Amino acid sequence: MSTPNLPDAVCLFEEPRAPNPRRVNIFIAEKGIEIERHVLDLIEGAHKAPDYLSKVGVPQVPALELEDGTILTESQAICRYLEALYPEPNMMGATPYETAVIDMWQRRVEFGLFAAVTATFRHTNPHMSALEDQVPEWGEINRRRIPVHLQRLDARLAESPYVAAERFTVADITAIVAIDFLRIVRERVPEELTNLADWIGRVRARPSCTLPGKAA
Ligand SMILES: N[C@@H](CCC(=O)N[C@@H](CS)C(=O)NCC(=O)O)C(=O)O
Repeated sequence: MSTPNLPDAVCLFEEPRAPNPRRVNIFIAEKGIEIERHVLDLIEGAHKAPDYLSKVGVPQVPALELEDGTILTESQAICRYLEALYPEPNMMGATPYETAVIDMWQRRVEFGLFAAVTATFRHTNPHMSALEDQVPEWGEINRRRIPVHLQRLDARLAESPYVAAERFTVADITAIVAIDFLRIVRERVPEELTNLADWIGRVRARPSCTLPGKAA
């Protein structure tokens, strides 16, 4: 099933353990879409190889290749495209109001918690020196921001069953990917954040959110 005037997605360039490709992979799983995958070894620098760079334009994953040769990067743009091609289940808003509220929460989570966790990882993990001009102090500044963002999410989840709506949406995907990555930066959700803990339990039970490498 696809929208007739939009080219189909033919291949996703990705690395399943990396946070941004995981966002797109969860979205794809929720939609029940079949897309061919091409996995790149980021530590080996496969995303910086001349053939990948000339095709994709930026040394990053995920990248979605379309039937007509167009390459889409930026996880949110890829999800937006797939939402248009495969509208059900709705993940990004069915009305102008819903679309705006989901977009607001998705951006709050991405530029808040997700950015803090990924910057902590990029600037403090020794393996990431292959990919990042590391500034450990910047990593630690971001580490200190994590609890603040977790508290904000817990407060939101006291009033709403999911981050942006009454149902699971793209904002929940960004949040669970950031939260699952806490383990990699040796951080955890404080026990007193019970709304968040409850939400994590429900979200992790979704087959789409199984961690890469773990059996479904
Ligand atoms: N804004 C982009 C970010 C993509 C991104 O940073 N991807 C990481 C993996 S999570 C990457 O390709 N890193 C390679 C590098 O930093 O050299 C998105 O939303 O997809």
